Amino acid sequence: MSDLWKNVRVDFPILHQQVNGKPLVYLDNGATSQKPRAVIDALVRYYERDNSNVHRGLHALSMRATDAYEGARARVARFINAADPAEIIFTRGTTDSINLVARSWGHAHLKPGDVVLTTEIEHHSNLVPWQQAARASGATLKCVPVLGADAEGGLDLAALDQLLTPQVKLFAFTHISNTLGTINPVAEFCRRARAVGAVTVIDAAQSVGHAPFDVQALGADFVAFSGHKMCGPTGIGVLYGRRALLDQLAPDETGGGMVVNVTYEAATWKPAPERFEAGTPNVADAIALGVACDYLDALSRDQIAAHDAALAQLAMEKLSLLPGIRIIGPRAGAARSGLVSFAFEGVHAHDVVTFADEDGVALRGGHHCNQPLMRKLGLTSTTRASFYVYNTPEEIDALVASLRKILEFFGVA
Ligand code: 7TS
Repeated sequence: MSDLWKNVRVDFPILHQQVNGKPLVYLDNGATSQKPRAVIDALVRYYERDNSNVHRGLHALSMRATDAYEGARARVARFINAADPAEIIFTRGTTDSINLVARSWGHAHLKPGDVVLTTEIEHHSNLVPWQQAARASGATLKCVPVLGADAEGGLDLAALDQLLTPQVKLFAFTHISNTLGTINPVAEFCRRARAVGAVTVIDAAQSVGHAPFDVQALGADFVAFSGHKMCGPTGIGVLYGRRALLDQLAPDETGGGMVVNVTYEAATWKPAPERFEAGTPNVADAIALGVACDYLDALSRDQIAAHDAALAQLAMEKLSLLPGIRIIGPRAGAARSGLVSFAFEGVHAHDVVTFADEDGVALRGGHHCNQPLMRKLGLTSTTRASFYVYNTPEEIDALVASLRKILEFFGVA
């Protein structure tokens, strides 16, 4: 492990603590990432110096807050190579972003006979809103199947060919699976969807802070992600929408800040992004998200992707030596993001997580908001270790040592 990654740990105050008398080993980054000092400082600085409402005050603080808020929008646009900052809508997170598209776009465009396509490996956030949109409009929801008893084969591209008919009006898919670590060929998905005239929605919650991401190169229509999984604060997220699509879209929520002219009877809307940001926005968290973008780009997302994937491969190698383990998702050596999901014969994931916590190791156990996939794989839950910039090979040793103790306790080893 190079000094670069060791030094990164210094930037994250939360990591330097003991949990249950052991050094914290934080391996739950798929759920949320920790925050570097620069992001925490940006929040404090904003509330100590600049706090004000945006877009409506003519005084110094309001102008400072507005500049910083709009600066964050431009920064996020650069982070994903959006052509225009107006294509960046600040939301509460991935879930909120997908719901916005499902309601606004779904309401305007879906009708009986249409198909909404998603996949079998989506987080509930990229499944349930489409179920609702299909139900409300009379459209049909279909899912691209995943291949293999352990979902090791990725999505079935031959089935995708069959499913992607001209009836498909929208194709929503994840870039990286939060449960499997599968990396989907999203540029290819966008290309194929475009060929049948379908609009694309990419769930980038697990990818945008972990790997290079270029909305123009991908040709994506909508992209959703959360600040808190990429070193930013909770409560802030992004919906990227291609300008031409946003301009045709009606707002989902209405109120102050998004209107041009209001009478007692009616109102007219501002263009994007204001049209989709009714009410006082989450100014402080948006500004801190911009700082998180700076932080990640200074490390380089190419390097972050390589670092996370190397840790996942190392974890796979070491975990596969444990008795009774079933690793879910891509096989060792195949492309995989920085997370590993596994199950032990005879030990529930909640027990694994509870026992690991006694050793200071933070894991995730459960269905990972992926109940239909768990059911398909014949599992109730998996345990997941998910890595990020501050994790080290030594922490994988701590994980494996803790798991060995658990297996001994349950009489598996
Ligand atoms: N999509 C994916 C792929 C996710 O991993 C998550 C959260 C979401 C959407 C929802 O993001 P939110 O910020 O709106 O909640 N995933 C997880 C997880 O794996 N464990 O906890 C949250």
